Amino acid sequence: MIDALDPGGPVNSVPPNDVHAAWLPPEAFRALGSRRSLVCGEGTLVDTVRDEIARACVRYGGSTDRPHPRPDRRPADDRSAAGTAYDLVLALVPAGLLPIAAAAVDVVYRRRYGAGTLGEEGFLLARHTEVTVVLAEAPAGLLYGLFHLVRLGESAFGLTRPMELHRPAMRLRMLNHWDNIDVHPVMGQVERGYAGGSIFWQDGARREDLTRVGAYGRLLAACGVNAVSVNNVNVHATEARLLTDRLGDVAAIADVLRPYGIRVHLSVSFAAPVMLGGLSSADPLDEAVREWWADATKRVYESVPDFGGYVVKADSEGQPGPFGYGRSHADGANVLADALSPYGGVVHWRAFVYNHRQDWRDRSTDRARAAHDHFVPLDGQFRDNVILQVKHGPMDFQTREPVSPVIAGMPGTRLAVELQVTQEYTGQQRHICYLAPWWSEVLGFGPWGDDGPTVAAVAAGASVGDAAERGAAGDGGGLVAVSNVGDDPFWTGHPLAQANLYAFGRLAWDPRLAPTAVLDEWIELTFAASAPNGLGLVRRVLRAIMDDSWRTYERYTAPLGVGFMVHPGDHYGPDVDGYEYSRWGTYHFADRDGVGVDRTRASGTAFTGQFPPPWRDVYESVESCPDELLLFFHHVPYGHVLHSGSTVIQHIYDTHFAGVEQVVAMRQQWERLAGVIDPGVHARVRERLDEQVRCATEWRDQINTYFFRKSGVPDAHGRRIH
Ligand code: GCW
Repeated sequence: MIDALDPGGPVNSVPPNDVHAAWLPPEAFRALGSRRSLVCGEGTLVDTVRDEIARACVRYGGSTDRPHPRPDRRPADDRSAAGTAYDLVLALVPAGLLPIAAAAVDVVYRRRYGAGTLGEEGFLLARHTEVTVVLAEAPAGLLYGLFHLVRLGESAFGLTRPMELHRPAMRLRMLNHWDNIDVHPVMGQVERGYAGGSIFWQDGARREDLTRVGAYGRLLAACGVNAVSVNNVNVHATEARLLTDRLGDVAAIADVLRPYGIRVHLSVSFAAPVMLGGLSSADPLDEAVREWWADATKRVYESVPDFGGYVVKADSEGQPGPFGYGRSHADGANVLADALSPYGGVVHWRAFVYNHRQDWRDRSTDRARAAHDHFVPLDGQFRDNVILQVKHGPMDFQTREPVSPVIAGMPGTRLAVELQVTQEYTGQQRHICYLAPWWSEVLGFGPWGDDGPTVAAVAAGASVGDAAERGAAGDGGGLVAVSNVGDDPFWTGHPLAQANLYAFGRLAWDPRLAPTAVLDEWIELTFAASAPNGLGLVRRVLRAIMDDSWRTYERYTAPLGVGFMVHPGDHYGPDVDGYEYSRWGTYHFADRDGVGVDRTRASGTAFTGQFPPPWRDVYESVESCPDELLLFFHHVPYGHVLHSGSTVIQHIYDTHFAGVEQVVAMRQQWERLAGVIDPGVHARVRERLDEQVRCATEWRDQINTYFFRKSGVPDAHGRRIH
């Protein structure tokens, strides 16, 4: 727990005392707070920068100035009013008279990069004549520069530093909350939430006290997130009204997030004109419907002038949509886009559209194909302010999936890639599963092979024909993820799941960051206080536990990319046939001879044909298909030999035994931190590791037993199978 210091002032966004400080404990500001600094510039976000530094200075004895209001009285050198030299200058440029060091850095910046290069959110960091200088051309850049300094700590003030220019790869770095206002009878306050209640809503109303939301905004700004949608994409009756008579709630949340550069977005129901407006139809081509959206949107902007836009789940899992009126998803998205466009807002239109009432006997329908089948024919028909939000895999956030072929299929559409930080299918924040290595693989994947743009580049705005790498943000849709935060004192239920939230923001800012480097950043910040003498040990233990934890999770759960062997409904723990005869389109087809889904063009659903070369052929052939996706694309006999040299059945046994051993080792490693870190964190993680060992054992035994009974093939090593 933190010992928060609140000096008052306009920004009051430190978490309450009983809430964990996550990656911003006061100690993370030690280097900043003990320096003499000057902040030049005006505006809400610049005030936030000043307040952050002032708060740190109260604690660590530094000082912070603002330029003298009369330009002729400003110190032209790098000295504070008290006559001592500044250690740090953060300045918006061009901003009148700058101290010498900042002015010198500004000259180099202009010469080397050209004015305007930093843009809306970028910043430049340099060290000149023993002064650390951060320059930005817009207030948000200064804010991100501040948090970069926090990450660097003392090293920001080292003797020399080369000049660094930082700009986000993605313009939109957004979290979706699946939070309900009313407690849903099945899904609860937060759908797929594993961290308690919602920080926004409680029992049918907005929370009176939004301090926690402000503290959340601060954490998000510190890892680079700049947009949040505040309600579930499944929009129920009460939540629909956020668009109209409950708009005040949205405005109140926006007010609290604004000082951290975070825009608020809203999930809306496609049927809003009927549900809220009393119209007889929500047909997007009906003039009255268009007018209704235009009016409703105008009122939204009167309350929230910097409102980000709408998120829409339409014709998906029971949500209403344009299909109900015989219209296309482009018709549907464009009517909302037209309403938002005068104000600069965007529509995030989700591509997660599939038949959720499939007959399991029907082998002609393949859920993996659905998004591509529905959306690719519409490429080029969406307005410029429509962002098609595509789940990174073709199914649904399973532990291993190929990259969705939609990402390669719509060069004429702005695409956002959607990740799931909340661990619905990856252990529900009871299991340690550091997801950055996986996201990094997805973002670095080349849908057209190694020479074309990566998934990250597509999300940033590149399309086929562009080079593999892309520097700054283009006009792509960016990165979106489902948040894992709730009102739990540790924010994310499992304290180590905070690393996933942090890593999402960092990868959205720079997808090329190494997951291990991001983990190190998170460790240094988060454990700065609890382990002043033991940080090295904390780092070693956490790396040993977390670095490979996604692959460990993969080892003891569904094998070789097959997916959906989870318990239906809550999606926790094993139930191998739980979804086998259901309507959800999620089957593994295990029988006595083999397992897997034939998605080839030759004999299966032809899903492989949705990929461009080389992947359409790599996946098509059982010889070239990567082992980890084999059962996603092929139905193979248990004796099929993998590239690894093992048979499918022996691989299943081996990985499941190994996975549990690794979890047991994680549990042992964790004990090394007893007495080294905060006891509250230690106890919570220990309790969850006990559950992880139990659940992993259950996975191992059910999966191994199931496949032993199906195949009759014994384990080559004679280990115990039930
Ligand atoms: O993974 C599924 C979840 C649903 C969710 C849906 C979606 C919000 O099980 O709970 O609904 O995805 O992404 O819309």
